[in-house]
Amino acid sequence: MTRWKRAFAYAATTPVMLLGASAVHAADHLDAPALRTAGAGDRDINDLYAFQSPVDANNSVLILTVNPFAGVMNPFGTTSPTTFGTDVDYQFEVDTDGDAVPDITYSTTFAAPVAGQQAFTMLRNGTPFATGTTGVNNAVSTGGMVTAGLFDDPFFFDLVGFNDGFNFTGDDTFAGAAVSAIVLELPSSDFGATNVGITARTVVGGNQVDRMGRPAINTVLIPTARKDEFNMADEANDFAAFGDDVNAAIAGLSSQANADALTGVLLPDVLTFDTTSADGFLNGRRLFDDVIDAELNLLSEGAVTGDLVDGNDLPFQSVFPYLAVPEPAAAGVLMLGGLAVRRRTRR
Ligand SMILES: [Ca+2]
Ligand SMILES: [Ca+2]
Ligand SMILES: [Ca+2]
Ligand SMILES: [Ca+2]
Repeated sequence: MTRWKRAFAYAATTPVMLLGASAVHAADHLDAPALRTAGAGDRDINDLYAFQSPVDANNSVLILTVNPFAGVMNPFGTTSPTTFGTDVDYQFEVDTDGDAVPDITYSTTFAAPVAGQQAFTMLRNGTPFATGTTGVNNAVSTGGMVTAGLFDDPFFFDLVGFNDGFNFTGDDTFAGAAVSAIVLELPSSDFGATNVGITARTVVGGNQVDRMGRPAINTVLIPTARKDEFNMADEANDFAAFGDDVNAAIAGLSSQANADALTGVLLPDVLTFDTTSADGFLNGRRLFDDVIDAELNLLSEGAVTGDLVDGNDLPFQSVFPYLAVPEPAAAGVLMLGGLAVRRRTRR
């Protein structure tokens, strides 16, 4: 194992060992202590996507997922719900002028489930924008479509191999896992700008409890003691508040020169997106973008090129809502069982 791999493996696995559990926090699944408590999955943002619609180049698609390993007990001993919290405000935020302060907020709240479905309301900057129910596609009156519900987790990563000293086997640790997702497709003109910064956040009782822009920033680059603080902070202050932490983390994984070059790129934690481009990560993020490979390359200065998992376990849909339909929850149970078995047999 190279010096770099030892450093990265140590940084990645140490918090896990302290928790006495297998690591399942990536990209932003279970990323901070406050989100690992029972029932908190419905406010734990896993991933954020923003991409030009493959069906209509004039449209943008925004997707956020919550409820990591929905309905299945995770290695932290808690189980995520399979529904949206009625006390949670789920937000896509759009910065249209590059100051990392959001200018547009699409905010969604849900009613309690009735016969397996939840009614929801989406506001745009406080004004009614769309309504719908989970499990079906709902038209947005100003153009576009919105849905919410249970889907296959679109994130793919050999996290077991990562935690096993980079002995990647190509097994997708997230295969079979389900998440709750909100999918919004809308005319890109609604942003009023073509180069925008997207963030997702969850707010409970007026308090922000999770947020993310690019994948794995909090999980990989923020010290464990500050992960909750990071989730509750505003991205506009990221460089001042967390720049030293991120710089030190990257330097520990590669070199000081790489850290100095990347810190100002990765902070503030905003998913930058040119709506006129069909390109993917680092331009926004498409469902099939191999963001783990991209970030392993960046953070290792090319020493680690990938995890051998090149795509999702299930095919994405070519039309709205693009996500794959979920497998039965039992598949998730088997997956976690398999994780435990694999880890035992290696020792
Ligand atoms: Ca999270
Ligand atoms: Ca702004
Ligand atoms: Ca999947
Ligand atoms: Ca990969």
